[in-house]
Amino acid sequence: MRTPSGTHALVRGVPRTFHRALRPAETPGSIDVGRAVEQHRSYCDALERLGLILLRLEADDRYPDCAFVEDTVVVLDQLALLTAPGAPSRRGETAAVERLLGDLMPVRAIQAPATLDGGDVLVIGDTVFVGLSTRTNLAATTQQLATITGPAWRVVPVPVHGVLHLKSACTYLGDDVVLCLRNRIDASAFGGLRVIEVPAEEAHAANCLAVNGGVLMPPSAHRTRARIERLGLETIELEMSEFARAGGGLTCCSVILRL
Ligand code: CIR
Repeated sequence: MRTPSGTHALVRGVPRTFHRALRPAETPGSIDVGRAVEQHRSYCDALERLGLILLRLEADDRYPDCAFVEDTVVVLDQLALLTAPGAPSRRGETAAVERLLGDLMPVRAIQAPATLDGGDVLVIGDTVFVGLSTRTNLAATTQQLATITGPAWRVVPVPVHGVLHLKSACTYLGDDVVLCLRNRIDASAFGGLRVIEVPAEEAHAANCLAVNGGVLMPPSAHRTRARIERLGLETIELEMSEFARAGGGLTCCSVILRL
């Protein structure tokens, strides 16, 4: 089967302040910034091995979470939609992304009082699924996203429970197949698509990055890995423990583009 494809990946470096990144309440252990830098390097290498050309943004120490670049922009075909991050400490992260992408494509922006994190946006074909999480509100989906994207796109809000973002609980693998952690989102939103379940004990594997024939995923998720490989896809395990301590998964450190 075919995964989504891309030519380029936007990535942003790990700031020296990464140990102060926002963290889910119950996450144990402290963040090791040196280890995060190494893990980020391996992540970038893996993206390059999948044929992606990296567009690299410098880290900005004023924004401890800036390596989670996925949350700052959603790219729909050739339109860059700057988000309005739900966490006040992250709002300044979009400016550098706007400068870089503004040279490549038209840019629009979600405006307050709407809030939207890119981690809540899952695009499948012409449908934009938007997670209603603690970071993303209904104003973003119904009033703004739908207006900006126009009639060519269908915007579908999806309630999210107990995880940070919609994509913390699901991944689009391609060819109408979605990997899904059922108890966190209502999978009926994906009616018409084939849903592959992530076992509850492997919840951390619900967020994978499927691109250019490969699926980047966390280690120690053997059952999920077997289910993905049964589809004929190649899996690539990557340790991103320091990013997971800050609530991130495999998609959160990049934005895949087709230029
Ligand atoms: C945050 O709480 O905003 C960051 N510490 C983690 C963001 C992870 N983003 C993502 O998975 N898209």
